[in-house]
Amino acid sequence: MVGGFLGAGKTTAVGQLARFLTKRGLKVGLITNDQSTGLVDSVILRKAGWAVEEIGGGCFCCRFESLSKAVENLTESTRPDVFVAEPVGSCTDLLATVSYPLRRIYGNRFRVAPLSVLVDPVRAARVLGLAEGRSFSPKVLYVYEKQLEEADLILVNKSDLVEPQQIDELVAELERRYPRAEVLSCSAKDGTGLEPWFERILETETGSLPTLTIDYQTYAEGEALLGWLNCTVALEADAPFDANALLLDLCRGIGQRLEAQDLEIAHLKATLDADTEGQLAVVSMVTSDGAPDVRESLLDRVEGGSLIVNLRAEADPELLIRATDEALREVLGACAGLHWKMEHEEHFRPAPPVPVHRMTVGGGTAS
Ligand SMILES: Nc1nc2c(ncn2[C@@H]2O[C@H](COP(=O)(O)OP(=O)(O)O)[C@@H](O)[C@H]2O)c(=O)[nH]1
Ligand SMILES: [Mg+2]
Repeated sequence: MVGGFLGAGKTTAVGQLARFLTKRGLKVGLITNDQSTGLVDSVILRKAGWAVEEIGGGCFCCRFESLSKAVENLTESTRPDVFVAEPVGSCTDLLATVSYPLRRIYGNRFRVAPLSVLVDPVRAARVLGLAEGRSFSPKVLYVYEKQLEEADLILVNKSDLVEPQQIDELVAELERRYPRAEVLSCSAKDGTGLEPWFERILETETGSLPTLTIDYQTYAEGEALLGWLNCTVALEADAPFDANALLLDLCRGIGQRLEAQDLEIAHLKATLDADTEGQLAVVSMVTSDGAPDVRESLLDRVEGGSLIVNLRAEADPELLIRATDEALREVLGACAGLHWKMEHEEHFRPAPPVPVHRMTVGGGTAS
């Protein structure tokens, strides 16, 4: 499982890991997960050619039977040697509710690799008090910190984004605070520093580290402070348009509206799939005050396609749909001859987590 908070780089790292394993001659099956359906991550990974099962409508721990079903489906279609699963970025207590139950069920056929938890260095420096900048409220940070507390491996990702000295400081602080984890640094984007992580995944196993002592009430309240929005819009244009620029404008438009209300984005992702072989436009933002990141672009103008927006922010979901709706009208309306239709839209706060299994090791209690 490749965990970590929203926007830390999990999907990017999963893609790199899948590539590495394939080069080693291993077959991979990927599992994505969300509280709702219509996931940008599934589109990105499928478009890259991987076998992907998406579990929507709840996290792995609460929909454990869907995780088993996804494993079965992938086994039927692909017979993977390795399954790589990306849990929802607002989930924690994954050792007790997913890793250890998986080991109990599949332990005779599979080895359960260490739980990796990725962090974004800019976000982590703010959360750990090493840098200034807007962060989240204490209950959201409770979830963030619990994720780190249970990690077998912590990966400080995006090492290309900040000075090496900042990475060193962050690694030292994480080692001090979370002594049971091994802390590594890498850039999932440019591939630097990933080999040691790959080796740990291939060669070691999740330990029998004590499971978390966790207050599920605070966890549920922290998760519910995050508003969630997924929407899919069908686009059709009279003349070819620049989808890369359109996604950038859309993300900027949503970001500016939330920033103006002092609301913090955890992750905003938008993608346009124009049914072009192996090509996709994808733009992402991981803070309200940061610049949008063009993670993939289309080479040519397109005449339509499927636009998906996934937004997670510490905000009332009503404000998220208002900001998204306004930005969509502004940006799509400015594109002459573009017709659009909202095909799927959901905005909500995640429901309290109710895990199917909870296997404790070393006395970690849930209250
Ligand atoms: N600069 C930089 N950006 C990265 C890196 N890894 C991921 N990102 C970007 O961070 C954003 C979130 O990445 P994603 O993989 O979707 O994160 P997830 O929400 O944890 O799955 C995207 O804009 C990525 O392009 C990295 O190593 N360096
Ligand atoms: Mg992801």
